[in-house]
Amino acid sequence: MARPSADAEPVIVTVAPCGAEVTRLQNPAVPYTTEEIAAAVAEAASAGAAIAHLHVREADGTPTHRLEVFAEVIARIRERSPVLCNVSTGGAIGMTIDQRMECLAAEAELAGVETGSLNFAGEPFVTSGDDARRVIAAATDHEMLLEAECFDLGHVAEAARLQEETPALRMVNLVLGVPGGAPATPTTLQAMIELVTPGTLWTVTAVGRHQWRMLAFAVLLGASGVRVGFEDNVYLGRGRLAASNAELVTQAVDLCALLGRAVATPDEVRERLGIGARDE
Ligand code: KMH
Ligand code: ZN
Repeated sequence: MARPSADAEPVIVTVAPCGAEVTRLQNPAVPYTTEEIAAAVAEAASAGAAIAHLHVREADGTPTHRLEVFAEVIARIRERSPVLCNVSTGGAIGMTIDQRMECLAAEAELAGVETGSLNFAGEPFVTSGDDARRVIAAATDHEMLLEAECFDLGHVAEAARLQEETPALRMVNLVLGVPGGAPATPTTLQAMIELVTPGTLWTVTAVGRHQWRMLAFAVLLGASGVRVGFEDNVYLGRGRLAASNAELVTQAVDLCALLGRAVATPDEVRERLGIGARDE
């Protein structure tokens, strides 16, 4: 059985504050600079987020892979908040795998690893088996734990195979609704959950207009976590733009409360992952 009982553990809320593709044309509150991203993450953490899934931008909003920008945003977050940092090695469409891996030297606690390829909203987004193993090896060298980013059913199966090779791959994020990936439907989510290795923390991301009902379904099914933030959806509901990432986190926390589940603190997540407390 891959999942804990529905009300067993507090829900881990991850905030994905800016992603790589969303812009201020979609929502003027999308943070771009390291200062803006760090402030958004800290505010989201105060609202209940325990993990921040991080992409970074140049000041004009262009997605960047530069290590110094990742290092700066993490340093700024750590000045403000105990939230765990999870750097994306998905990067942005068009980045090479070497560029996507630069962030692994930024001293985050966690890294994402793609466990397969897809046409991401029509664009090739390629991660070979060798690429995934390189990410895992480099992250392990940096003493990081990993979260598999699974955009389709086969990616979940591949994550399970990779877990047989590496104990550091401790979380899977089941992503629904990206055009070209798994559709945001209850049956799809249940099929993905069936493939999660027992004992793995599994979180659910759903993008766009199907987000909130799919997150509700995930919470009811006993998900270890859910993800919200401007990377996934800039709306609180139909036609209601969110004013901030924190507002999206607050809605996720309220959803969990409505469905009878508490949310996890960063310290609780550290304990569940076996990560020591952060030195101040
Ligand atoms: N920006 C997308 C092409 C991840 O962070 O792992 C990929 C992405 C996935 O956002
Ligand atoms: Zn991402």
